[in-house]
Amino acid sequence: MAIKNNKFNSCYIGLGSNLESPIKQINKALTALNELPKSQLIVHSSLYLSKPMGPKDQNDFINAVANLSTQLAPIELLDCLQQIELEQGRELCEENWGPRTLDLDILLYANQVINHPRLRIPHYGMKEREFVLIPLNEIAPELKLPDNSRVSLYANQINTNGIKRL
Ligand code: ROI
Repeated sequence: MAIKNNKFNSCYIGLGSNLESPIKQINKALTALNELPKSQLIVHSSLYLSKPMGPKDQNDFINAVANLSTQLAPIELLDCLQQIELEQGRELCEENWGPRTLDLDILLYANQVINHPRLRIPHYGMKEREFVLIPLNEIAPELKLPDNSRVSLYANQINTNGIKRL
């Protein structure tokens, strides 16, 4: 019989939206995260208003970061997050770096490094994105990445690009 791993893992999820009432989208997604199976939402950051990274001819974004404790494996969690994105009206054909109703990214999963065709953890862009680092630093300044570097180190050095806490 296969041995089940029932361990809870602490993971961090980045949330972003710039379409269809972004504040409502983020709040609805936080509720959905709290209702995921085998998981508990521990804490989430404030909501932030950030300038779009990528094409500038799109609305500003609402961003936040959530800490989820979960027994879901990384790919199971990814499937659940993609389901939430679809339920909140995300179109599969959205242009890369274009506007979106809801984006849910797994930033960190326990202390794991994952290189899977569908999932790279730590999230490849997290160290360069103020809309990830600043909310993450609000809830977990002492957190270390798998390379043993501290979140606060990056967050305190990044250009804030005018990000505003709401
Ligand atoms: N820009 C900001 N500010 N916030 C995001 O969540 C975000 N997400 C994206 C792109 C289009 C890259 N730009 C973003 O996917």
